[in-house]
Amino acid sequence: MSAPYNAAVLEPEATTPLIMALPKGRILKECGPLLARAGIVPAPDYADEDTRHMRFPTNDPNLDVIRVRPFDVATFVAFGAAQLGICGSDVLMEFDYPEVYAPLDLGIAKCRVCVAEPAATAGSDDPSRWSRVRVASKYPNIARRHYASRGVHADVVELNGAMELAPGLGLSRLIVDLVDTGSTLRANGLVVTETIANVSSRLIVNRTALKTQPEAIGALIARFRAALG
Ligand code: PRT
Ligand code: MG
Repeated sequence: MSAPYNAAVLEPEATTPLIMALPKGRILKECGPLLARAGIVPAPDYADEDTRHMRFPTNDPNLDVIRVRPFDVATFVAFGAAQLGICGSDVLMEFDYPEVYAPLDLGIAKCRVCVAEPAATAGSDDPSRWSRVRVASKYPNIARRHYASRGVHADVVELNGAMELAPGLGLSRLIVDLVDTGSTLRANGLVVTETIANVSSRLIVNRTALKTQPEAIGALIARFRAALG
């Protein structure tokens, strides 16, 4: 019986590649040209939405990419499972992980985190006079912080999609959600009443990894900075 392949024995010089977490979905598509300009070419099936693979080598033997849900990119990087990642600033605001450092605004996948309400009742009441409000959102922390800052307690009903249905069906008074063109809100009878933050995607890095591998990670940050310029 042949011995199992053991890279550590056969290739004592081999180092562990860095791992960059990339979000599947809309940001993945916008990432393509940026990765190319940074000189990072993932294995071809990385762009195949049907592949079962989640981890892909790149043209750089010291860098692999993993493809995860947009909300999970920050978590992989915060815990050091990936040393780098690309992530919406909405997700960074929601989790607020101290271990995540976001050195570069990549200027892609732009939108806004907004409060939206039914057009029929929007503006009929002064929110600073409320003591509590029921909010439907995928962003419970952003929503709670936003209302807490004006002394209002937000009871957040957490949803992962179709937030726009919540006010009309009596689930919540308003929603906190991402808005780009506003056409999804309009189609559901809602209007933006406040913008909480502008959103774009960021290059993120695990702070401990940056301290222990400053050269390799610093070189990758520099490649992305050059790709933006
Ligand atoms: O699939 P999974 O549930 O894991 O995630 P997801 O479906 O939320 O991921 P995906 O691929 O949509 O990517 C989400 C990330 O993309 C967010 O974290 C943002 O950083 C970024 N982004 C940029 C957006 C939008 N723009 C955006 N418009 N994410 C979502 N939207 C939604 C918005 O909520 C609305 O419902 O798109 C809809 C259309 O927007 P309008 O205003 O143009 O109609
Ligand atoms: Mg999705």
